[in-house]
Amino acid sequence: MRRKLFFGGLVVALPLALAAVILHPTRAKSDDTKASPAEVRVDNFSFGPDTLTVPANSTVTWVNKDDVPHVIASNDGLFKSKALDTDDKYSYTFAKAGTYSYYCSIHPKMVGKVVVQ
Ligand SMILES: [Cu+2]
Repeated sequence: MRRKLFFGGLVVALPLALAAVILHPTRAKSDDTKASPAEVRVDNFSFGPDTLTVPANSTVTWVNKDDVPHVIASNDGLFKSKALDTDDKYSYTFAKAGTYSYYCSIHPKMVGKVVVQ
């Protein structure tokens, strides 16, 4: 009787475990296709990630995590933030595909790129 219950439980549990394993990657994949907010952290005098790839019409938000001000300035003058203090944010929406290089106008050695696909 006990043994029967054990195997009965196994018969129910095994397909459920298999289903969880099989279904999980599918769910993860569909999550990836959702537009996620694109964020660049400005930290320790660098941009993270230094190259960010986003689909067209994405809004990219820079957040300053340093305790010194930074300015987000595009190389070709397309966009420029005000001086961002700690935890200040700046957003820009990239309508067209292309590679957009930017730097910090206070610390020009800080450089980054947004690749719009
Ligand atoms: Cu800076």
